[in-house]
Amino acid sequence: MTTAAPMTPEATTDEVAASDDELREQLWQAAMACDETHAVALVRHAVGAGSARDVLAAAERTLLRLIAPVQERVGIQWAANAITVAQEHAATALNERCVSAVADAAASALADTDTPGRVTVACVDGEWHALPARLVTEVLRLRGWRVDYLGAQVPTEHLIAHLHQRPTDAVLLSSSIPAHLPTAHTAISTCQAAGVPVMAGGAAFGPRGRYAHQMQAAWAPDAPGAHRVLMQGLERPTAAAARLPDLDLPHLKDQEYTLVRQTKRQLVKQALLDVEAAFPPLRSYSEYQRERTAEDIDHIVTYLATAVYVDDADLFTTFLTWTADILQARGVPPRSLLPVLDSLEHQLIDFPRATGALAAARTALSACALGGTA
Ligand code: B12
Repeated sequence: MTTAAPMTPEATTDEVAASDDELREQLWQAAMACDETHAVALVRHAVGAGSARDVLAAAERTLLRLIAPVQERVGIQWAANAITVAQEHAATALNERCVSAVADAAASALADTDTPGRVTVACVDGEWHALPARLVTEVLRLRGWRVDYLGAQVPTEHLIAHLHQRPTDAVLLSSSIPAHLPTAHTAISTCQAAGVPVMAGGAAFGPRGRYAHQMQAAWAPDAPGAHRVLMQGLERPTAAAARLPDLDLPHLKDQEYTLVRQTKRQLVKQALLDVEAAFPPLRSYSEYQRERTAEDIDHIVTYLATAVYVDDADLFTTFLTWTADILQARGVPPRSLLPVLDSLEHQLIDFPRATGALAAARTALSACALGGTA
């Protein structure tokens, strides 16, 4: 059981920072030890007791400054190959339980008064990262909102069915993986066509919500930001909001996205053959290793298509340099990615936006990952 002082709004900035660091480290240690009992005791202690106002403020800080950073550290350690997938899963499960414990600890402090409104929080179809959406949900509840939380991977048609059953002031759509952006775009325009405003959020929507803005959705960087945007009021879309994707993204008229998506299977198959020819170690890979390589190439083509969808080469470059880091941390030389780029450039010679993204990624890869001995 921790002896750290609970975070209180009265503490000085330095005291708060020190106790935040200490509590985060303790929660991290509990997560690595799979010790849910200790973790729950820790976050309940952080929420503390006191006036309703203090409890609500401490609960929000516990969610955003204790649990969320520990969860981000899980991602960093996994990417660096410093913890296993099993440890990552266990830590996520523990953090989910901690979020529930915080909500329970603060429940009695919630006033039974007027609410600013009712919103629906859901993850885009295919999106498994539910914890960010859950954090947004709980912070909004702490701030008085009634929230229908629909969780991970909500198919758009079921989201719309829910909106018809339970009127809502806005849909808050969460996505962490940029590969889901085309699906997110459909969900955004479908909700708006049903007359419901949409706010998008999560890492998938890019720096400063670049892709949310392209798709005509409101955006906020985090849960407190979501509250601020909701309080300003979101305009209800009219029936005129029904539209095809190329109204928001006129470049889609060139069909590059559609053609890259449609030929994905062939692109992956040929790239695998080309990589095998150019990167001899692949020939001695086990069946399992070959399957993982095919999966990696599949992801690369998916991200390339997504970059073409939003017309942003940066999206692909970010993904490719991230992949290079992941491979390097697992002893696979990043230069093994070059033949994949060569193959795709060759296969997509007639697609200027795709080849532009491939060329930009190659330059970035050379600059950041190929300088060493890899
Ligand atoms: C836990 C986790 C998982 C769990 C998720 C379980 C769950 N119940 O959530 C599981 C194991 C399922 C998983 C799967 C995968 N994951 Co994962 N995962 C993570 C991890 C470690 C934590 C996610 C999280 O909870 N973050 C904590 C919250 C606080 O962060 P946040 O996203 O910034 O949320 C805040 C804001 O974005 C904002 N916000 C979020 N949503 C919304 C919505 C609205 C409307 C608003 C206004 C604001 C808002 O508010 C939040 C709170 O302030 C991240 C690492 C990371 N840094 O996030 C990787 C990470 C997101 N995963 C990653 C990957 C690659 C995957 C997989 C593809 C792995 C694989 N090969 O299978 C799959 C994809 C599954 C899928 N189809 O979605 C990569 C993504 C990289 C990339 N370039 O896209 C990351 C970044 C890991 C890494 N370090 O590289 N993952």
